[in-house]
Amino acid sequence: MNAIQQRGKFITFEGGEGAGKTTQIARLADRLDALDIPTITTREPGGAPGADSIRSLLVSGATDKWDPVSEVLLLYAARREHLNQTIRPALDRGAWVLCDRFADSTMAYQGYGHGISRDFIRTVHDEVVGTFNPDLTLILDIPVDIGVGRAVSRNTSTRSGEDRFERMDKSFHERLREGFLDIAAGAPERITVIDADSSPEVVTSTVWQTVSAKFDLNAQATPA
Ligand code: T5A
Repeated sequence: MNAIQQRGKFITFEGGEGAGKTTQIARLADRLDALDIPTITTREPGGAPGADSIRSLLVSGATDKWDPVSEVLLLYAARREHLNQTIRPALDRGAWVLCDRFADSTMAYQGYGHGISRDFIRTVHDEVVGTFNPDLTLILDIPVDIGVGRAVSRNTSTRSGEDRFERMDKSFHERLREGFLDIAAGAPERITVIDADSSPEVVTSTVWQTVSAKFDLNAQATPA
């Protein structure tokens, strides 16, 4: 990295199914682009060739096809590839990285949702990721029925087959929603919870207020 080149910012979006992360990441990327801030968008599981191969193992098939411990290990193998091949190099060259899900998803889905020991997940995390952390995490919070309903109708039209987690029972989704809120309560300096049960435009506005305040972007022109 050039000595005067500033490291980019790492912003993660989290939440249950159909919370609107993909929609909001695209809109935030457009706003940052308009400010001439170099930006990449990526997602987990995935975001690097090996990680994309692991993604295809995880997001399709029977809901019980993986032992939850195996699932954690697969997710962290994918995360390691993603970090080394995509996220760190982008940050080092000064790009901002907008990431659809990261480690909080593993704690929420596999920890709170599947009941895997949170200490085990923290241990794996510390070994694989170390002290690397997002600069900001936005948790899009939405009632389970609304989020899953959105995801199901979106998948029916465009992404059939990638619905293994959406098909898990409602109590699983309720546990992971509570999990995300609990994770947020434990890291208020990093995480902001955003009410995602509003129109896309209202959520976009809240996301922008949060990001621009956190990184002091209001001094620059705010795009319409
Ligand atoms: N997983 C992942 C784990 O279990 N552990 C982990 O550690 C990680 C990293 C990934 C799956 O993997 C699991 C969690 C996931 O189940 P995915 O297909 O990437 O699978 O699924 P999601 O990340 O959940 O992504 P989705 O695409 O389902 O949801 P999004 O991105 O939150 O929502 P989005 O923007 O695609 O919107 C869904 C639909 O709703 C509409 C959109 O147009 C779209 O049709 N929409 C709205 N409608 C009304 N009002 C709004 N405000 C709307 N915003 C969007």
